[in-house]
Amino acid sequence: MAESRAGFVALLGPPNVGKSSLLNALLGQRLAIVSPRPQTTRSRILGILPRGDAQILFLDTPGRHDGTKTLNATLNAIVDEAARDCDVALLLVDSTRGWSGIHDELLRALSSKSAALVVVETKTDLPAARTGLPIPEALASGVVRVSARRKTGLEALLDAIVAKLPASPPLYGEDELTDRPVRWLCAELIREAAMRLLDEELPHSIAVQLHSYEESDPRLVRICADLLVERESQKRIVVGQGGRQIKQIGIRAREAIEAFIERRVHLELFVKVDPRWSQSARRMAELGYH
Ligand SMILES: Nc1nc2c(ncn2[C@@H]2O[C@H](COP(=O)(O)OP(=O)(O)OP(=O)(O)O)[C@@H](O)[C@H]2O)c(=O)[nH]1
Ligand SMILES: [Mg+2]
Repeated sequence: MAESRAGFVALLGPPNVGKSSLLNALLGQRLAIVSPRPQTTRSRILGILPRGDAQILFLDTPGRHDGTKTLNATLNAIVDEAARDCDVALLLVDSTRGWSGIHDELLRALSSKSAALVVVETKTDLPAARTGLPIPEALASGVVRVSARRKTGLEALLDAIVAKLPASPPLYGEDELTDRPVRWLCAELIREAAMRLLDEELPHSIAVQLHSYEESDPRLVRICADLLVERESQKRIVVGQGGRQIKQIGIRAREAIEAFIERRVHLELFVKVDPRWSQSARRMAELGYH
């Protein structure tokens, strides 16, 4: 019998390289939210994939980036922790943008650890970068090219990962997909709908707090949540003229949650001003961004 393997595999890279999209493609499940805006992911998300005698424990992480706000520092701390804890590090490079200083930084953070490294080029369905730096020669030979959109390169990537996992019995139950509760995933789907419908800097000022998740009625789940923004002026934009914008966000979020939990949903959304949420580490922890 083959030896069983298990271990943590961190998805690391700059914002927007496609970490969450790759996680979802590998799992065949929409676990992490995805948006065209950088800094979509705000916490470490565990996704569990059984493969033969191996159990792969993926850790999606926020994009590593510069910045001094508390939100940025918190996100970078999450990245560093995942880099420290993983057995295998996947370093993602967007094939349309190439290598950057953030990759060098992540390599430095990983160099003192014992994690095995796999460099992954993402979005290979798109035309390759004409600008941007090439992947350093020392790493270029082992690069795995994937497209989360077309689902190509995924088997090769999984083979490369399993070969580097340590020998270990499974670390989680056979039916487990994640360590995140359904309520948290629903709050994320609401945030995804808001991020996709709102422009400019607003998505980064939004947080979602679920107040109730009521399933006593067998025909439908009742969810009540607050959309938090940091300023009155942002609240006006999120609500929109005659409440039009918040209504659109609510419709999209409800549809996404219904598809996810496979039940009918009644969703009530309120917009609230919470001026300090992105400046307070404690508040962010309460919101599940830790
Ligand atoms: N064409 C194409 N687009 C992709 C692919 N993977 C991701 N994208 C797009 O790239 C954008 C960012 O994807 P995400 O998965 O949210 O990226 P991320 O690295 O998790 O971003 P952060 O959480 O903000 O750090 C989205 O618009 C995705 O649809 C791919 O394989 N092909
Ligand atoms: Mg992400």
